[in-house]
Amino acid sequence: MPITPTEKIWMNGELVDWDAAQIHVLTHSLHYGMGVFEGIRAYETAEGPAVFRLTEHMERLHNSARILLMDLPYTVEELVEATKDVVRSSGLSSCYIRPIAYYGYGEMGLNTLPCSVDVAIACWPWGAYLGDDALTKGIRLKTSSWTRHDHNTMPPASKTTGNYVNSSLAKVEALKAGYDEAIMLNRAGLISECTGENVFVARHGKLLSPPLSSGALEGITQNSVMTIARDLGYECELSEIARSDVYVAEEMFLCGTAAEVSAVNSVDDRPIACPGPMTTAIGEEYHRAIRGEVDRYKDWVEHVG
Ligand code: PPE
Repeated sequence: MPITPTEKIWMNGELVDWDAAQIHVLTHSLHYGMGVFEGIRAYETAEGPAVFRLTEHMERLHNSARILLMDLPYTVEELVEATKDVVRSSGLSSCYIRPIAYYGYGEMGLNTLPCSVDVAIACWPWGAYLGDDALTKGIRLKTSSWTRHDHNTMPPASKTTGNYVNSSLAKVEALKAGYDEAIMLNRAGLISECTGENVFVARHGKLLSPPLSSGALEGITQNSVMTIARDLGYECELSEIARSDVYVAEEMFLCGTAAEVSAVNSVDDRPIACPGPMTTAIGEEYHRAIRGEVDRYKDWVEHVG
């Protein structure tokens, strides 16, 4: 999806012009995939632009770095303020935000311990990730031939840039085969997640979503959806899901910051009723929550000021 430039990018403590936010070709992380990043969205609310669960995204960035033994030179609070500065400088009322921390220029070789850590935060306008109709018409999934990497290879709990080689291989394979998105199985053959979204499946009236132990990222949207689902009176839990659970699902949806709540209408050509009633109710409540329209979720909405 194309990027539309905005005014400024925050780099190592200052706002620089969009075009000046450049790095050297020998930047360490470009060679070895050892960067950590986040995907965050800001939405227009009645009190101006607000970033959805910003602090939790920055906490996850810190945890991703911790798993790699990477020392981030900025605290969660500093990164929260930097993000607000970038969004404010863009003048946008809603946008996608991409923080990234990476090993910089100056060292080469696999020992990351002597490397400097650089941090940047950019934002730009970004539309619906899986298409404008994703909540109503749903998308078509295909089980990937690529296995999800696991805890002792590329820890899925860390949102590491290099982990996305696995996701991109699966995404392109699915697109080339005429599907919208890939569903990824772990080494045990259980569902982990999609290439950039967590998965929810309804079985026997209950919503299930694979946990971190199945190879899924601990999604912030997954967490928001579970809270919303329970508040709406649905039973919902993290649970292992087998491939065949999906084929006989009563309803199914994906969720993530970029994808928001996107219904699924088939997996491997087995149709799923779409959009299911729980999917619609949760998707609509999520859309109200991100815009600060639901009192009990007001804490999720962090105003840019
Ligand atoms: N799993 C993966 C692999 C993943 O990349 C994401 C986010 C999620 C689950 C959902 O996490 P959360 O956003 O906290 O609910 N994917 C981000 C990047 C997408 C991209 O194309 O880049 C996102 O949604 O921003």
